[in-house]
Amino acid sequence: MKTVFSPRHRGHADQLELVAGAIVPGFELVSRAEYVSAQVQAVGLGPIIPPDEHDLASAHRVHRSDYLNFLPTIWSRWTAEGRNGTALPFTWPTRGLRGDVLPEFIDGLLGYYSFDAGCGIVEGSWDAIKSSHDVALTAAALVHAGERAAFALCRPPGHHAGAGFMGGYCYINNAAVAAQWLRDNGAKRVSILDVDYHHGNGTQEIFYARGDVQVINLHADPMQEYPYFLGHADERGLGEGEGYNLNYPMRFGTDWARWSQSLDDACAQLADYAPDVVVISLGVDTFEKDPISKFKLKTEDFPKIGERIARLGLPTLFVMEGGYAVAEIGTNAVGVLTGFEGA
Ligand code: SP5
Ligand code: ZN
Repeated sequence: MKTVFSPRHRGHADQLELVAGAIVPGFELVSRAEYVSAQVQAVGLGPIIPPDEHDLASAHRVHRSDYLNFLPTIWSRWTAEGRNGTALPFTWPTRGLRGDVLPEFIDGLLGYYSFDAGCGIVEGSWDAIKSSHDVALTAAALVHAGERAAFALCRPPGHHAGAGFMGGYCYINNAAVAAQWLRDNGAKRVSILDVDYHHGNGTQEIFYARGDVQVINLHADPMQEYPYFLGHADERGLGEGEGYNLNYPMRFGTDWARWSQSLDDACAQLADYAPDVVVISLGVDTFEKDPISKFKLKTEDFPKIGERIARLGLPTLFVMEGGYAVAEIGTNAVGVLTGFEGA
């Protein structure tokens, strides 16, 4: 399969984040995407092509326009205050505070448009965010044009970004934008299967009241793990979306035997929905050695994920999400893709 990849992700570098009481170098490193790209070449998965420029029309259909318009302005607003380093929020409009009035000052705006301090912005961030969006849409267009599958090697990732906020290293929800683009270009139904360790809260929120995009998440139980405030099994969709959101929360320590039961069930539900195309939010932070995660999948398990997805027999768009064991991220992510192709 073809991989779409942009070197412009490299401008999103050296961003800091708040973890366990300290401001530390972010886990979401430039080298992540470089290792995945190198492994795509090493195994000869197929050609690596650059993205085409895409406008933000589909993005505006899944995100709030005021949020999308704010993103490119963050760095200049930050530096206008004489600041450098990483733009980060520290105040959020939680229960009891006003969520309906937009502050003017950059610190207030950052808090208004985020749900955590995991989304630092540096000088090159917006260009990288836009390139990641373009990567997803270029790969979606390949699948739309008849390719069996394509790999969007997105960085930064997207699945925590909601309609109106960033969080969890995610700014534009690449998988959601791609799903919307596929809907707008002829697909009647789209399924998003999110196998990242963390619940894809942004994707869930965006499609929660819609029946035309099924969203299935396999993830660490929010009772124990980030993002904590979404991802429970009783969240099944709303209105026309009722029954089209499925969550499979799993406890710390989950291994392949347990995780693959959820995958099998999820795939059966997905097949019943009979979508025209499936989008995989491909995180490999379920890996046993992931530095921020507590599942126990082994390198040999990742090709089995790809094999199971291939058995659905559907046009498939893989969109890169998380995975922070940098040395193994290439082997694990590309392992899913070679497993898919070998099935
Ligand atoms: C796309 C994606 O995978 N985003 C993940 C965002 C996770 N943010 C919370 C990180 C918390 C790390 N705490 C573990 C400390 C390990 N020493
Ligand atoms: Zn994750």
